[in-house]
Amino acid sequence: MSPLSRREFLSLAAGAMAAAASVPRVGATASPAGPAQSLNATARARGMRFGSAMSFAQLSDPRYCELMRTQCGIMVTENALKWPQTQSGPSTFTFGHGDALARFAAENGLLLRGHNLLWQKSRYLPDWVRHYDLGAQPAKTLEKLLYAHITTEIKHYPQIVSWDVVNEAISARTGALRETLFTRDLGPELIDFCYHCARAAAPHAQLVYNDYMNWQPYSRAHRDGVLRFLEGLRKRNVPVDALGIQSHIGANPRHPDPPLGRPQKMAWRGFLEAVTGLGYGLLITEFDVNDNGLPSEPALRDRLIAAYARDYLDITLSFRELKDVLTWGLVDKYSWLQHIAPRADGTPKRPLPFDSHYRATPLYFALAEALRTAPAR
Ligand code: 9MR
Repeated sequence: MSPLSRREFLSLAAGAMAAAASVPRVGATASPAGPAQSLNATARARGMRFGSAMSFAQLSDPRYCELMRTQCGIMVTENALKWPQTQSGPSTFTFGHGDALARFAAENGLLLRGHNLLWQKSRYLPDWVRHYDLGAQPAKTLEKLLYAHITTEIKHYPQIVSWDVVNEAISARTGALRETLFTRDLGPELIDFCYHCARAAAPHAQLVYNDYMNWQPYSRAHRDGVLRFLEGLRKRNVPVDALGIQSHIGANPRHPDPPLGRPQKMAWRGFLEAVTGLGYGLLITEFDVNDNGLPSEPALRDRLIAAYARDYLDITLSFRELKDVLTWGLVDKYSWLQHIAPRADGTPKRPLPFDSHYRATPLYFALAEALRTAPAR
């Protein structure tokens, strides 16, 4: 993994300096739970909600549970409801981990999001699906598999208010629909089929298309592809309510490109205008900041992360159609980012609002300020 180039870092830092004025500075003594008002309370005051992903393992961490309780109004299941975790064969469903998370959510007054019913990248399908004997009528067989999976899972969780029905269907490189064993036999209508199944099983839940297109220049083909995809769904009256903007922002080792110029911000705003112009709602589904390439020194690094996040959040939250902000976890040590492309200095990344000692970081305050100053919904 190569760190950000000097040019990229300077670009990042320039943006950070511009935004620094609005980022409250916090010392190493920031209180464990952040300011008196929780992120969710701050969001609620503007007509939004704040939440986070949670994994089954985190249920055994009382301090993590406490942060979920005190900071969040909504939880999304990080892995527990993915296809490989919930169905080990055509008629073998295992909802134990999901049920435990759902119980925690109910006991603590958290709404629940389901993630995800179909992750379009083939490697995230269960092995048994990938090797299934499709017989003489492959399209029919695949529809049956999808119908059973989507319907059974949705009906098992009638309390889920919002579902990522299809995840990452558009190729980030080309902007075209990713090809899988499903598209081979069902064609692009595969997507329509999934949403119709979901709507039939959950007439009142929010149905979301979730993807990781972002504001960086390298993501243009992805943004354009997602927009074309959403236009097509609208034309065909497919019941999709909102675009889930994953928001894994920050360094991307494969595409080191300076992100913070005005044209890039305009492009991001233009993308969100086009999506909302089609009548879609918006939500931030998996927010975190990859600090790969930023300086080692924690205080400086944290300030840069916070300022970068604030810039992104200010644009994105300026859309009143955006009602929910969820981070992909709350505490740095659990982040998926710790396991991919380590930092060159070997130090852990600091992508989430609480550090590994459960202390609120400047990113926490950037989130709080962005929520507090967003236009009311
Ligand atoms: O954070 C998740 C990690 O624990 C899993 O191993 C991985 C594969 O299931 O998925 C991660 O979450 C991804 C999410 O489901 C979809 N968007 C990208 C997330 C980070 O890879």
